[in-house]
Amino acid sequence: METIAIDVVGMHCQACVKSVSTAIQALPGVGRVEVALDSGKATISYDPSVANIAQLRGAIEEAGFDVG
Ligand SMILES: [Cu+2]
Repeated sequence: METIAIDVVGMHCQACVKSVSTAIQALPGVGRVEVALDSGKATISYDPSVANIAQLRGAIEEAGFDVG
């Protein structure tokens, strides 16, 4: 597993945090996901042989947020 921190732009409350977490978690190859509202960071551990950064970013954008 590898870990990456992605800046998520546009989260305002815990419902946003949950949307982002759920969207990332739904991707195959994703393990632990932590999304912090105050820092706007999503820390994701993923299997790089299954998931890639473009997919992680795409899931965040599909959930309605921008990636910084
Ligand atoms: Cu919100």
